[in-house]
Amino acid sequence: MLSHRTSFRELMARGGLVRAAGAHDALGSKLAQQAGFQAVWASSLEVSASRCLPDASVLTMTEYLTAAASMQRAIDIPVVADVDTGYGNNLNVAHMVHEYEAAGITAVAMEDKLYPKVNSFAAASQTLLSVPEFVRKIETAKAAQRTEDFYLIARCEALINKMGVDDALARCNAYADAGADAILIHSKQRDQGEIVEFLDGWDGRRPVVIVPTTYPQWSATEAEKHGVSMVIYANQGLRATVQAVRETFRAIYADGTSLGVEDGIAPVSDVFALQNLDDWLALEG
Ligand code: SPV
Ligand code: MG
Repeated sequence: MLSHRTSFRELMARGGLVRAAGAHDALGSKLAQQAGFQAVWASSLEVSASRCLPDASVLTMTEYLTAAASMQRAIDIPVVADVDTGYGNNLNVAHMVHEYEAAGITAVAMEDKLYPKVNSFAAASQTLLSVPEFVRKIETAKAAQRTEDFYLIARCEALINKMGVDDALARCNAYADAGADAILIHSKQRDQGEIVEFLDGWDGRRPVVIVPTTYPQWSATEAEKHGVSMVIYANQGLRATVQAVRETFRAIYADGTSLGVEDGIAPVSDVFALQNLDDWLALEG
């Protein structure tokens, strides 16, 4: 059952667009791999939502790491862990890198918001760190890594905070100077306009990652043509689960039988396959 797991750095070195799907557990991660995605995003929104808690630095680093590590153990493609702000100050960042690396996570994305943070789509004001403060966190993370492979994506929230494309570009250039391996530029606009403007101003010195949750009409192919290296579908799996489970439970409860839903849900044999049940039973000899 053991096989070589591709590190995220190896994946990026291959070139071509990387597409990642968000998940919060091993099962979701495996479904992403089976669908053909090249990486899995261990989403802070998903991991916290799976506990019915807000994506607001409520869970601890250990809880996020436990989720990401169990996801990575189930799949051969790399997990990119959403590590929010790095869970505190520079000391927390160094500890985070040591722990994630030791757990076999080869890439993390750390954002320039102030700890404690709140999800980028929440109707709450966001506070960003100053550029020197976040630069120091990036330098700390890069100095803390023990393997060459470990990959740090610096995530910029300037567009989320309506600070404009020029500010976002200045920040991302500083983050690249500080040693970030890639840049994640986030936006919550309903179209890709400001992301395209950002990409037009970006000199390509580091790969750019996007999360097109609010501008889903912009296809992966179009994004790649504009110079995007990675697209993250951060929460569609979670949202699909919520809707499908809700509808199924309501129908079973209303009908007084599960007969009506049977054709629309996965057979138990499918669940057994996802569990690698045959491999496990073979251990019995
Ligand atoms: C996440 O999936 O947790 C993210 C992306 O960080 S977003 O929810 O858009 O902030
Ligand atoms: Mg997040």
